[in-house]
Amino acid sequence: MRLLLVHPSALMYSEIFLRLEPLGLERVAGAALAAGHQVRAIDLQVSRPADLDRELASFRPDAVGVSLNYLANIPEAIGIAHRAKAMVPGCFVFLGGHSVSFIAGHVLEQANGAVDAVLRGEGEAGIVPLLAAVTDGGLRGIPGVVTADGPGPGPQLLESIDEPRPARHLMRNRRRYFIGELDPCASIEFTRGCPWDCSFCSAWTFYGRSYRKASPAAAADELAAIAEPNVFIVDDVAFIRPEHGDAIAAEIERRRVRKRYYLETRSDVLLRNPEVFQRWARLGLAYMFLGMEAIDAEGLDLYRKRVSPDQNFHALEAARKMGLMVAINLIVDPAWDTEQFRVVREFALAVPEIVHLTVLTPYPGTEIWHTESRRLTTRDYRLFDIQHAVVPTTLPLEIFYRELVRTQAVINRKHLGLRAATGAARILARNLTHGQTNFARMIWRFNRVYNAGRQLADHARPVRYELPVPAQADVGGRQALYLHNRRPAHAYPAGTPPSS
Ligand code: B12
Ligand code: SF4
Repeated sequence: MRLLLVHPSALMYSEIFLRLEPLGLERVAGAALAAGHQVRAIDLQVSRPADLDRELASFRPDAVGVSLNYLANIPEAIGIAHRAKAMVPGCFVFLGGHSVSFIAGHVLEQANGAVDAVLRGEGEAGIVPLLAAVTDGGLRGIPGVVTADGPGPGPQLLESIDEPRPARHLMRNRRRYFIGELDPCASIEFTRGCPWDCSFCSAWTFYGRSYRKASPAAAADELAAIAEPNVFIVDDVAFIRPEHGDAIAAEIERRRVRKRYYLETRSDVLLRNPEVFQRWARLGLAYMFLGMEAIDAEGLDLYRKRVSPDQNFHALEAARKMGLMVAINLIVDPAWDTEQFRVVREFALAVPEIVHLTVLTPYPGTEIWHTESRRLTTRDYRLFDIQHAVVPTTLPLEIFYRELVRTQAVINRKHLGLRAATGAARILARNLTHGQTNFARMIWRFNRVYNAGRQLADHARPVRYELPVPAQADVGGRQALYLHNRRPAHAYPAGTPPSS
């Protein structure tokens, strides 16, 4: 069967800092290729809609699958589905990915016949039976599949994440993937899932709070096969198990792989296992993203982060000593007043780290989707990108955005000043010599993208597709929120974060 896989375009407020390869889509492609299908892929983060039209016209796919990790991309994906049906009448159109998995039935209804099915959960296991059922029938019996007739059996977790390998070769314009100065940059996955249960996050509900590790040899083989000099490790929390991080490090040392890495982790994990991070710093780990979320204990409790402000500050010190450049995320509560923005600005200027701000957003799949008592002020998918306020703000919305952008601008100026002092010019020159312009463009685009007037105007756009109304529910033991329901042997009971 001819299968075309599509990733929608980048979200407006993330495109300036990063644009990364769609690893999930590539893994789904890998599974379909291994089963003998003809597969092509197009990523609209780095290709134009006209390229998609050309692909539809020339390849004439039997099936088109669209990746929907991000809620804000749902209207675009429905548009792609309509386009595919119009250009290739009779082709089977399906959606898959993180966000759409939580609201599959609702999106199918909204697509009004342009989408034939949603494959919920991990795509690698379901794609081959799904494609077989497209020709042979029996769609409703496939685990994870939802059609207009309703859901079939629940999705199944992969036993091992070692296979299939992502079909990286299918992605054109790979040189356009970057994160900050790591330009160009590929992605890799060492572990999947997260054993914590933060109230604002859907990573743990998606995987039913399970946690799986790639075998060190498979991870190192995959890494060695990556052509790019920089690699983003997509794991939700890197090196929860230090022996696993060490085993991969040993394998890549043996293979003499030398690259620069960017990873995400938690403060408590970094403090508990400093040696493994030090070892990776020697191997090329350059950047680390720490989801601090709040600078006070009250905020950390509210988000059920299960770390203290002290641990956060110690983790920053530890990372500095390792020579790592750290980016911190803080969640902006729409209830903030000007004083709270001022305190955050002060904090951001006082620390050498890069500070990112995201706006607290109840998503389907998160606990706060069910428990947040403030009513949504909008259900426009496009505003659910954690850069817009979707619950009432204490400040008038215009002032809220002014404060948000002002804070981001202060942080950005500090960051640019810091980078200039620590060698941005050298990095720029090196990248430009190799024809890599992503980082240079990012530096100049800030003011165009972060603009309070533009953010406010986004709320006034006509809305065609809306999120469902959240069902207020008592989430009790929280298992009711799991998308994948199998409970693997190494999942942790609620309330007990893993220790090493
Ligand atoms: C790595 C990551 C990123 C990376 C890379 C993103 C990329 N290009 O793919 C970066 C840092 C760029 C990023 C950015 C953002 N991210 Co992000 N990210 C993740 C993270 C941690 C892992 C994703 C990943 O690569 N997993 C590994 C791969 C193998 O899995 P996967 O992509 O989920 O794919 C599997 C399934 O989803 C499915 N699948 C995927 N595509 C398809 C397609 C088809 C056809 C089928 C059948 C199946 C299928 O099968 C795949 C294999 O099992 C997730 C959390 C999580 N654990 O899922 C958050 C997450 C997806 N991100 C999130 C957010 C909010 C963002 C940002 C909006 C944050 C911001 N404001 O800056 C931006 C937006 C980026 C954009 N598109 O413009 C939210 C999504 C919330 C939502 N409901 O919309 C998540 C869930 C984290 C969270 N806190 O809850 N992100
Ligand atoms: S630790 Fe990170 S990935 Fe895990 S639940 Fe919390 S925010 Fe989500």
